[in-house]
Amino acid sequence: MGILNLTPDSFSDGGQYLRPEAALRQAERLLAEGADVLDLGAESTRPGATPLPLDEELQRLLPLLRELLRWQVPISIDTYKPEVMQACLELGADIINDVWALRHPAQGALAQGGPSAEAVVAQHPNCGVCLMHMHREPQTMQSAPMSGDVLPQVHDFLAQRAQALQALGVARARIVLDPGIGFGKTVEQNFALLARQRELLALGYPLLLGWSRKSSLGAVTGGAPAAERLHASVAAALLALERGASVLRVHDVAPTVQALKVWQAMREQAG
Ligand code: HH2
Repeated sequence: MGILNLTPDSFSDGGQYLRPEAALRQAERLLAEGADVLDLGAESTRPGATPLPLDEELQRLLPLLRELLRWQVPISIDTYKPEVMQACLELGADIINDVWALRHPAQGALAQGGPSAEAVVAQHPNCGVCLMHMHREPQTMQSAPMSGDVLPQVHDFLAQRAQALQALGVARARIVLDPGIGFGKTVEQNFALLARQRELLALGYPLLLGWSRKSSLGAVTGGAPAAERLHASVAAALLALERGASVLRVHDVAPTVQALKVWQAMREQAG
């Protein structure tokens, strides 16, 4: 899954793809390098990010989405707002990727009696959905990260969210789960999630992992800034794959694909 951030303030590539021509060029590049899915996000989720008004989010997303849909490639939309989900799914987006796991207390739609994020996803029987674990919210998640053993907490949260969605009629096969690397967890907790990732596979859903350029990788590599975390990101992606990840959400597709090919070549000989 190649990341396309249509934002001025994303933690590692903010401002690079805000202009439509730049975004299209990057989409082309991600696909040429081997991405199977593009994940479009218009609001940064970095710690302390300012929430984006609904109309601005739509203005950033919809023109590009219209264009990309003509390319007939799977498109995921990284959003927590039901109105944005609805608009993008109606245009033909394939996947909703929600760092809030469809539980954000939406302002606009709900206040006006509109559908919840869960209802929007349930009403579109063909879309995939990624449910991610986040502790607290982007404004506060790193000021008071989780405490204790995170594995059972993340496991139980994801199980409960997946069950809630299925209770609304969403087929199990449409759901992917993500432990949410960096979302309200300490460096040690993020690496515990990697070390024990297989425990989450027991839930029986495919796992999506987003380690790309995350600050925990900087923390264990002598403080490398986000732009210099490529090798660390590829290493983490490979470790996540080895531990059963099905989808890797990455900024740098070509180096990741190259690493995956080495893993594949080894697997083919494993018997
Ligand atoms: N991480 C980010 C955003 N969305 N979605 C999922 N499912 N998993 C993740 O780990 C994840 C995500 C943060 O990365 P990025 O999009 O590069 O930055 P920003 O949120 O600052 O735009």
